Amino acid sequence: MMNTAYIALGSNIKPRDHYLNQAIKNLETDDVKLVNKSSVYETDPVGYTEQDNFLNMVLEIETNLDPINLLLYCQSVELQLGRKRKLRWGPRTIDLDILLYNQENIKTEQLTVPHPRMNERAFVLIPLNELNPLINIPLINKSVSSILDGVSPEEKKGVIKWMPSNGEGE
Ligand code: A4P
Ligand code: MG
Repeated sequence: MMNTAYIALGSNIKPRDHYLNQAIKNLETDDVKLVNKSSVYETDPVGYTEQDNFLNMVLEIETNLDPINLLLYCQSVELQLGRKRKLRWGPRTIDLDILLYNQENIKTEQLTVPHPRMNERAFVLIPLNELNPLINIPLINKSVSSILDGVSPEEKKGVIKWMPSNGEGE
């Protein structure tokens, strides 16, 4: 597998951990190999805040797919898990976003990499930092850990490690 990519997962429709696990299972194919996964975090909704809390995590993968085909594949996994696009930024069974693809800068109508909103989002930066604090973010040319240093404590407070034993019965 020639390329390394990082994928952000988010779910805020129950059972959230089921959707995360199922997405990981469905992502793995001959062309996508799971290298590492972060802890699962429970996170306050950002953007459209009148919705339930999310579970978020980040995966490191190796893949033979080029960026567009990786995006299409991620979208097919979203559909397999019953994702319905109603409200932008609204509730979803699963959202799969490509954060990084090698060190490439991609800007097309379909795909922007690095993900344009990742640098402000503690729910992405904290799990990514857990996997690889030193990884460089192209364009701004800073490490994840140094970007995370600039994120406000209030943002970080909204991102807490989640355990299945929290007793939600998910
Ligand atoms: N697209 C462009 N670049 C990318 C990329 N790098 N990865 C395009 C994936 N997709 C990319 O996405 C809309 C379009 O973005 C796609 O058609 C694709 O061509 P979508 O998944 O259909 O819609 P969305 O998820 O509503 O939009 P988006 O942009 O993924 O939303 P965000 O910005 O990711 O926000 N709060 C917490 N705590 N946790 C969350 O996970 N997520 C959102 C969604 C808001 N608030 C959240 C969370
Ligand atoms: Mg998305």
